[in-house]
Amino acid sequence: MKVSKPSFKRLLIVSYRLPFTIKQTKEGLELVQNSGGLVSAVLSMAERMGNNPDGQATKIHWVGHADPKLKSIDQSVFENETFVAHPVFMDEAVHKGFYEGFSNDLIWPLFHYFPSYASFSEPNFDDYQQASNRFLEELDQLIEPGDLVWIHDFQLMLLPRQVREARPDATIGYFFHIPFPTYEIVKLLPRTWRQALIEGLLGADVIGFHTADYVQHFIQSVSEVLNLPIIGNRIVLPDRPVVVKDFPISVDFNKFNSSGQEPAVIDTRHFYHSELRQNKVIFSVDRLDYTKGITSRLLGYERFLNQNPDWHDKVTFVMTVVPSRDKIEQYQEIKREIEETVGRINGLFGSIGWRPIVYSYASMTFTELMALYTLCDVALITPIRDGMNLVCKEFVASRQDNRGVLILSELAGAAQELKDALIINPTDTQEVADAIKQGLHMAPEEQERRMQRMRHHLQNYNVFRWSHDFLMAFDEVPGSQPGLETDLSLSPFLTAFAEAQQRLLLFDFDGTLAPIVDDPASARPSDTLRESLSRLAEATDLVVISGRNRAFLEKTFDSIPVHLVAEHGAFLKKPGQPWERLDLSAGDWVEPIRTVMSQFVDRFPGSFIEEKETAIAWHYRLVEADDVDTQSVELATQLRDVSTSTPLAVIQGNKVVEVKPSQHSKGTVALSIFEQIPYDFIVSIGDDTTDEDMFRQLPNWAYTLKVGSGASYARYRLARQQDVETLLKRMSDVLVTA
Ligand code: GDG
Repeated sequence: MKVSKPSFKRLLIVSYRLPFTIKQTKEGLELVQNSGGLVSAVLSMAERMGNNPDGQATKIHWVGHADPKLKSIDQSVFENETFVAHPVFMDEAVHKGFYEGFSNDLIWPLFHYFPSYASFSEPNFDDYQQASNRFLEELDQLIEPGDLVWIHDFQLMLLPRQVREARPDATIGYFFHIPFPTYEIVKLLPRTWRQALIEGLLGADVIGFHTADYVQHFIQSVSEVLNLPIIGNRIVLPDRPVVVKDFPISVDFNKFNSSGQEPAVIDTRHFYHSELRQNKVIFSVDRLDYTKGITSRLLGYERFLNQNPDWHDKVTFVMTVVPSRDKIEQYQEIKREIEETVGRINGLFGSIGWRPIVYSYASMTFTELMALYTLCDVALITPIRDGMNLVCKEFVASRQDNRGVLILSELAGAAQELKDALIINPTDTQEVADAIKQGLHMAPEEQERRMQRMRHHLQNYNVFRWSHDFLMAFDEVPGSQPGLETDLSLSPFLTAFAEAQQRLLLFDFDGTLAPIVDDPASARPSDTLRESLSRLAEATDLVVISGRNRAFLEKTFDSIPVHLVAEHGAFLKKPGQPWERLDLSAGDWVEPIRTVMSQFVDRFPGSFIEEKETAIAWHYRLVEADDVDTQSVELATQLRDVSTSTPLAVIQGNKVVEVKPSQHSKGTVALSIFEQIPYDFIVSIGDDTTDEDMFRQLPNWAYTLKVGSGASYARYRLARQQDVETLLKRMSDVLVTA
């Protein structure tokens, strides 16, 4: 893996839990870090970030919640050679509402698609906000210029925005460890909460998820809640972009690969092997949780035993459930259900010498875990929903012998990567039973083939690669083309433009050449843009195609030699020539349309009718009534039902409903201009629904660009109107230097 050096001074990690324990030694109290994957990843990041100016390794700062009992301990205890821990203390009642309440009782079930387990409580949301304030207070004393603040997981979704507000120049990363669900689930959250959570996350510069699906879901929520433009993997806020990307978390491959050979692991493995009477072994380990699909897994195993009596007495399922949240009633309930099912299956199939399931409700030492990973024949990992699932990756990394079969739920993030597992749906007990049978019968060569491919993948995509890729994503901020938010590759575009012989540029006006303003009469292109247009006009055919009337366009572009197209293609004026009328319809359709529109003017004070020469529009941008948008759809429906002898088009624009004859459009006029001359370079830019006609009519090699968000036929996108200005400036500069 090529390792580049990121340019951060210090690393500040923020997570709900501090990954440390305070141990009593002879010298006194000592801070000891846990050995989890995140800690290893962070350590390797710090190594890559290098030393501070006096040659010493920079310590990593870690901010996380701590038990109020630790409050009396001297601050110096919270520091060792590598880490400085910053405990966040909070009132116990606030902690309960924040952690047990909002985080574990609402976001956890909801985001794992268990809405019926979700409890919506306003006081809990208040506590969630207050807890976030406490994290901010701690961080705020800490942040220095040049730091990278990396915030983790669903307990701290509000924090990135709070940090951004307190420190506008901070560099902030955020990683989401659980699934980000489809908007239909997010929509179950009250409007104000969902908005606060989405805006909270967008305080970061880089937001990471495990899979491309979660990224898409997040982007979908951002579009629904905030309607922001999205360019490739960047969400464009008015003042800065946010990179959103998938970074599948992984494991320390070498550690798991080698630990199987440690003497203690070998001894434990031998011990288990004889205890299990050398039976074939199926293994699973999970925290007690309804997302883990433990009961369905047991039912799958039961079905397998039912259908395969020849396997009785020859296989043992070692199932470890690690205690978790068991003071909560729901968790007690699933524990009871699991234990009843285990008892029933063992009772049904077991014999004096054979227990089909060896169940324990306890946590294991690392040695025990490694012994079982390296001993088992089948790892049965069947969550109903899991952000990633590290257990399956640890199992694969442990199998230096290239043996063993992984059965993996398609609903775990890891299934997107470990395609050589036997992928099952965890609720389909027949599929689980079949996979167990297939796994137990799998020939060693096939096991080896599948294992090798999965191990190769994990060797490359280990946890260090994960943190490295995350760090490198900050190089994509603010974008490879400063000041211009687009997915168009600028350099080949500008070269093609410079080399072309016959160039045609077609622009919409409002929202494209001029910003959208409250008073339409005052909309005007900036001086920079006018200058770019004047320079471009010397070597290109420029066309402004707008819904505006003739007089407005003529006045606005008085000194620039452009083709003007008014009223959506009803009139055309070539430079230095009089206007031509392209609309041939009789005007008798207007009266019945006006009648319907007038009723809406009466209903919505502040709205008005604009009569053009060939079109009529109802404007409502100044109306405050909440339901006006919905009612504008109703108006459009009514207008479509009016019967006239002229075929009409009803257009819903930005705060306007407009009716015009359908025989001409921006598309028909774009086509007629394009067909007159053999152009070899065409650019067309617009932001409105009517511009889609233009995009559709042009040949597929034309550069069509949509400004802003929303579905489009355009091939490329520009985030904001100001990006049109920047693009035209770059194009006009190319002509000057060409
Ligand atoms: C989140 C997401 C995502 C478990 N029991 C014992 C034990 N473990 C270790 C495993 C593994 C870890 O705990 C569990 O990892 P998961 O990935 O399954 O789940 P979480 O960490 O709870 O949760 C998850 C993850 O974040 C990372 O982003 O994959 O989807 O829910 O490392 O080995 N370790 C020992 N004894 C045990 O009894 N020693």
